[in-house]
Amino acid sequence: MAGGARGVDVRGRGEEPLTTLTTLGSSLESIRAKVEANERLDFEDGLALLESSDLLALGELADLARRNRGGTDEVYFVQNLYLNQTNVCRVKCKFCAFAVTQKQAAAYTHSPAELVEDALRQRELTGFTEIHMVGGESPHVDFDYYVDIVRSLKQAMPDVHLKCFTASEIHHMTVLSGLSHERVLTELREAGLGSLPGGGAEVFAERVRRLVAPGKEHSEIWLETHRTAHALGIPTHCTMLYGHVENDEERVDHLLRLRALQDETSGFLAFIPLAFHPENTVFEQRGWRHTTGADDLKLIAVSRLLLDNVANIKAYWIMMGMPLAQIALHFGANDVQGTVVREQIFHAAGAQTETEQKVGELARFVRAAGRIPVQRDTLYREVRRW
Ligand code: V47
Repeated sequence: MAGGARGVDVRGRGEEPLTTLTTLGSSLESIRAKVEANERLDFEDGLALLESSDLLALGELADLARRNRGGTDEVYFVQNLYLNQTNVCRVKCKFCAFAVTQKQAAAYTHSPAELVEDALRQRELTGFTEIHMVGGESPHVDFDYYVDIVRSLKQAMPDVHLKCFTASEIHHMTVLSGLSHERVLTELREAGLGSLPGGGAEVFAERVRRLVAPGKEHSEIWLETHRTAHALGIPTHCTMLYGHVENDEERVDHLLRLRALQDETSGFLAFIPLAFHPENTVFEQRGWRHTTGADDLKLIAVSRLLLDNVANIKAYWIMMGMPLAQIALHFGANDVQGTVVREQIFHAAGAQTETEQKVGELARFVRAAGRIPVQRDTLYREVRRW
């Protein structure tokens, strides 16, 4: 960006500016000044960013913010296996195409032994370092079932990080067992749990939750569960499911609530914006469509700009497709999630992406986007530089 002039500068390194593609509006002007000074953005800034249609300016600002906060050209990914212990769920979230009731033919609940056998078989094929496991809130299991799963997987694969169960599932375990969130998390950690994934957050605003996930725990419970995990030294991830009934104010509110918790605990490893996929959900019957690529890039950029205390923003390629994820790396994202063996939640809802991306192929995509591919473990320690 040339000194005082505002706009997207398209000069090459060491060259004079060729042209200015776009001119920033006054609110983006003041936001740019804050980003340059490494100042925190506020609610109004968040709204102005979401209301802007100057996509390239948003991407450039987000990339600037990422670099100003110490970001480099390194882009992370992890080799992981997705497991779902059960698809039986008592909650009828309107956005979900994955959950079934126990009586439906497609219902399954895997035993700990089946999950271990499956994971060991997959391990012969791929050298994953992480198991990412989530599932429905089944009323037909007890808390010991979850502890057994974690213990059995850890015993079978002591060197694999177990990133298991959303805060919603943890809350469900407290209902099943009568134990506190702290006790449930402590017992799971003792059995081998390493971290929590970020699902279940949806959108925190009461209005949205009532409309799309009326049977789900209150957002304060989701946040409190993560607060408790962080206090116990269990790192977690965080998400926002966007592109359904929420408005821009509710998106900003969600991001700022996550930021406030991160100020308190520093326990979030990464944020993942999740684009709503309507296929096979009640919203498909109402004619709802996918988010656009422009929405997805905007959400990546705004997340990076507002979440100034979360180091990693994931462009989840399974959700957005690899070509868009490559562009997202220039809009503030620094992680493409992983090799993802057998994802089911987004594919039940219409995702067309291949579910397994070989490590070398993932590295090639990252390099083709002009970034340096770094394979990481769950805790963002380098495993291999490609
Ligand atoms: O909690 C469900 C969302 C989440 C749909 O922590 C849907 O690293 C879009 O949390 N369209 C599960 N979204 C996935 C998840 C996740 C994914 C990748 C990485 C991490 C991480 C976490 O997916 C659910 C819900 O919020 N979801 N159905 C749907 N039709």
